[in-house]
Amino acid sequence: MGRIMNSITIALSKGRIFDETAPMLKAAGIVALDDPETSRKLILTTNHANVWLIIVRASDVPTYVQYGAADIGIAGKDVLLEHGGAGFYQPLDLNIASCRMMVAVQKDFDYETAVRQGARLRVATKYLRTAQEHFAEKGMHVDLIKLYGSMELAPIVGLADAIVDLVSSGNTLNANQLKAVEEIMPVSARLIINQAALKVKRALIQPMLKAFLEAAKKNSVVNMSKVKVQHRDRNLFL
Ligand code: PRT
Ligand code: MG
Repeated sequence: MGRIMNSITIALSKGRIFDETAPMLKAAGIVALDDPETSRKLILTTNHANVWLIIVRASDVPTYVQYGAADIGIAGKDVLLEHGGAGFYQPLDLNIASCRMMVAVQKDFDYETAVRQGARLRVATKYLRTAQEHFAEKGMHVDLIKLYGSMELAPIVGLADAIVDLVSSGNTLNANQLKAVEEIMPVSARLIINQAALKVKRALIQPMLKAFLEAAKKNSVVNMSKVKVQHRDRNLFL
C-alpha cells in the first residue's frame, strides 16, 4: 500500500479521530467511500483513485507510519509520546480530539500530603512513558502498573493510589468518585508523515499537506489560533 509510488495511504483510527478528521479531509477534497463505523473494511477507498485510508487501532497508527505501511497518519500526542516518534515527522497539530493528560485519585485521597511526605504511590496507567517522565521530573518514586484500559477502576478496587489518564469532560472521573489533581499536559491529534515517503512522494504529499493546512484554517471546527506548525518541521511547508 504505502510503497506504491503514485499513491497515498493515510492511517487513522475510527471513533473520535476519524469523526474529527473526516471534515478536514473533506475540506482537502478527500471523501471516504465507506463509513468505518458501519463497514467492516479496514482499507477504505476514497473519491481519489490514488488515496486510501486504513483503519487501525489508535496506538498502532505511529507504527504503520514508522515502517512506511502508511505514508501519513493521524494520532493523539499521547500515543505519539508512548511510541517515541521514530521514523516520522510531526509537522502539524490539528487541534482535534483535544483533552488533557491528568493524574487522578479518589475524591477522599489527600494527594498533596502524600506527595509532600514522599509516600511511594502506586500509579495505574496505559501511558507508562509519559507517567514515568512526569513523576521523575517531580522527583517522586512511584510504582507504575500497566493497564490497557478502564484505569478509573484501579483506585476503587485498591489496585492503585492514583491513575494517569486522559480527561475531556471529566464525567468519567466524576462517575467513579475520582478527582483530577495534576495536569501533565494538553493533548490533541497530530498529522504525522513517514520520513522516506516525504522524500520519494514529495510531489504527492506536499499539495495534500498544504490542503490539509488550508482546510484546518478554513474549518470552523478547528481553532486555527491553536494550530501550530512545530518549528523543527516548519520547512516541510515551504
Ligand atoms: O479505544 P481503544 O482502546 O481502541 O483505543 P484508544 O482509547 O487509544 O482510542 P480512542 O479512539 O478512544 O482515542 C483516540 C485518541 O483520542 C486518543 O489517543 C486521544 O489522543 C484522543 N482523546 C481525546 C481521548 C479522549 N479525548 C478521551 N476522553 N481518548 C480517550 N479518552 C477517554 C479517557 O481515556 C477516559 O477513559 O475518555 C474517558 C474520559 O472522558 P471524559 O469525557 O469522561 O473526561
Ligand atoms: Mg478509547
